[in-house]
Amino acid sequence: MALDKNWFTEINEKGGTAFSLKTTRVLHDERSPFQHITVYETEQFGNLMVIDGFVMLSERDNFFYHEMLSHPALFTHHSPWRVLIIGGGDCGTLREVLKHQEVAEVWQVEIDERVTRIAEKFFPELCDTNQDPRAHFHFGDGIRWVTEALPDSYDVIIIDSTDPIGPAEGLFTEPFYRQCYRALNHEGIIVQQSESPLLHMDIITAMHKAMKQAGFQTTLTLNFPQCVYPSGWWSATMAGKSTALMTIRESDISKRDFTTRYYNLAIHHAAMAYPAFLEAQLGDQPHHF
Ligand code: AG3
Repeated sequence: MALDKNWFTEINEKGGTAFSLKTTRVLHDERSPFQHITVYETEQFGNLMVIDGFVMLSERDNFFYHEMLSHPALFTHHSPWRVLIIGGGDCGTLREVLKHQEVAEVWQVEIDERVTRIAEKFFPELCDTNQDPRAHFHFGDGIRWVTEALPDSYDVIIIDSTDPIGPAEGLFTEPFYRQCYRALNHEGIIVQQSESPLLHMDIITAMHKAMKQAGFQTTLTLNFPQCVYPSGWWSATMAGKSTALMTIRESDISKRDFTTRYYNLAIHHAAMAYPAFLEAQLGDQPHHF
């Protein structure tokens, strides 16, 4: 069936797939110095942000991704105090991080200020904690920021980027992970969005290898649903300098004083489970460290 002009479609040429949402109008369309940003109003999924033809987020389902990119890492680190977000311009990840009272300071380093300005207008619910005094913004190059950071500057680094093509390419490389390793304290953790386990196993495997080569002792991929991204199934990959990534702060998770819509203790455990094909590719999970 041919789709008419009222449908937005993301075509994944390499994977031979496409995903569509029925739209009601275009709310915003601009070419920033870095990328082409469009916001649609959809019929069933609320507002939708698209960058260079790739879905970034919809109002209806972004909670899966933003919660899974933040809470597992923050509940694995024993005391996440200083957090750095690379990318994350829509501020959805930042909002989740700020829910953790023990976090004293968050820096968000996004290359494209326009993404944040557009999110403030069309995704206000993600930006309503941006005035929190613990939140700090820098619009610039994340690789440069990490390279210039002092050693031991952060407890957790979250990389909330686009796909590894275009501006985000350098964020998927060993030299970048080396700089993250250096900028983290000795129990530091990084977590990065790592595409679809079904479509992008090559990216996930290369990421584990590069993180280990950069010095991280343990790596672990979390998997979770994300229907608006290619294949509808997505992942985030964590790496720890010295932290056993499968030992999590269970009672703090159960006693958390904030609401989530997807994340909870059972989901954290479930996300760590490797389906057989993932286990075959990545080897055993770091159970015993
Ligand atoms: N996250 C974008 C993840 C990559 C999506 N890829 C795709 N649609 N092909 C950044 C936005 C959420 N903060």
